[in-house]
Amino acid sequence: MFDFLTNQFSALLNTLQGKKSISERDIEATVETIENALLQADIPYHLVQDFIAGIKKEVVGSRIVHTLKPAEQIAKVVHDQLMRFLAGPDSTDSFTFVFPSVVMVMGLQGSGKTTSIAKIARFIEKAHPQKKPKILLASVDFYRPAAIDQLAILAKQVACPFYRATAQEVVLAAQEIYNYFQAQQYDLLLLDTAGRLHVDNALLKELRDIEARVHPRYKFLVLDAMTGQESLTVARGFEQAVGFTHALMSKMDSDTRGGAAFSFRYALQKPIQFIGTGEKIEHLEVFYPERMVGRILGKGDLVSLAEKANEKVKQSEQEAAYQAFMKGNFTLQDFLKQMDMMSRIGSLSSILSYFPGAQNSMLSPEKLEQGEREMKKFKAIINSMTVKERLQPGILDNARKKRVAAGAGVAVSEVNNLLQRFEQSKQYVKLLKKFGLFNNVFK
Ligand SMILES: Nc1nc2c(ncn2[C@@H]2O[C@H](COP(=O)(O)OP(=O)(O)OP(=O)(O)O)[C@@H](O)[C@H]2O)c(=O)[nH]1
Ligand SMILES: [Mg+2]
Repeated sequence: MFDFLTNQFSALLNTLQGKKSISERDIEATVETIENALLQADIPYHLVQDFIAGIKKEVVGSRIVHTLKPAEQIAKVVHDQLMRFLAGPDSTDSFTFVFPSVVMVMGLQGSGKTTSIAKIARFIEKAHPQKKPKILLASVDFYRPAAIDQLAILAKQVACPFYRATAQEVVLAAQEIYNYFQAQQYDLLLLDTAGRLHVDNALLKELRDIEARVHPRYKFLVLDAMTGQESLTVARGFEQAVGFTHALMSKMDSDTRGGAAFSFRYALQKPIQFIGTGEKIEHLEVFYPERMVGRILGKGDLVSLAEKANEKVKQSEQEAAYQAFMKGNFTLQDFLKQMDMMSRIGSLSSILSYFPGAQNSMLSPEKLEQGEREMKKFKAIINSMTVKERLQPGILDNARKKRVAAGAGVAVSEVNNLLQRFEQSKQYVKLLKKFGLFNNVFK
């Protein structure tokens, strides 16, 4: 997500920071590089010009080159400009759904509406672990034969009630669903609507009619990030004819260069609330502009990583791992647990993408895959050791190594490799401790 921009921006700032002094020529080259990066990311030309004008106003011809730390000053200007684009003045980090409310979900065919409804339901439940809100799922998509069944199946998956209207006509069904929602006193109605291939008048009229029946507090527009700049045109069409309050940018996991998502806030003057990052129900994230800007500038996003870790790994487990590190008696048993926790949080590459400067690191996708395979092997090896061997790897003589290797289905050299890596990782842990990374991520 935004990997392309992250690569370009963080490399640029790194180069600047590495220079002893910065000339006017360096600044011009910087502005040019930014301009090219934005254009290559599929950001509309006039928006790129706006962005660049903002940067130029602050840096070109200013006295930045004579200041104490010109590279930092330029980084700050770029940061502020990115924030102006991605966050806007009214950006807030604390979005919660007000109850009771109706959420009407709209968008073109295949944009991800139905999937996103299940994702939002799961998201809200997770946000209220104490008292689960009463969420109702329903659909007025009568165009595709299996559309309503699709939502019914997803509702089962997220364990949410689903209401199937008896009326077969869109507006009547909308009214019926709304009546049911009110009568049963649900907290939230997530209402799925039909998509079309294009923004056409019939679709927009239908949405207005539905709106008049269900009185939505939230109108979510689902936009497919893969459609690039076209999604901005779609959003304008919806805005003019029906209006919407929030956007959900789906398929951000696809290898788009992110131009549409990047431009959206500035072009439409509305927030992107959520982003879809995969096909599964868990693949929904709140869009935090500030964190995204940090990532684009190569500063990583340890806050999000910590949240992910907290979600997937129990606090007590984290605490135990942390204590083992701190005490210095880190054993193979801890090593195994740590690898388990890591795989629960995500793949190596996804975890690394949250770290500062990760995009410029020397780790190629092949290297990461190799690491992933190695981790699986390590787990198998440790699993075929006795507890004593895990706590005191020193006792592993050749006979024991042979037994362990046979048990894990690997060669003895692989067992040696693990022991070597284990020693290295102890060194690595010391390094992380020194930089206080554990305090940010695992504490
Ligand atoms: N990779 C990825 N796929 C997604 C995401 N969101 C939805 N999809 C996929 O996109 C396809 C269409 O999703 P739906 O939820 O059926 O889209 P829809 O807008 O309801 O489609 P219609 O009802 O036909 O208009 C499905 O295969 C989803 O799995 C996402 O964030 N990432
Ligand atoms: Mg659908």
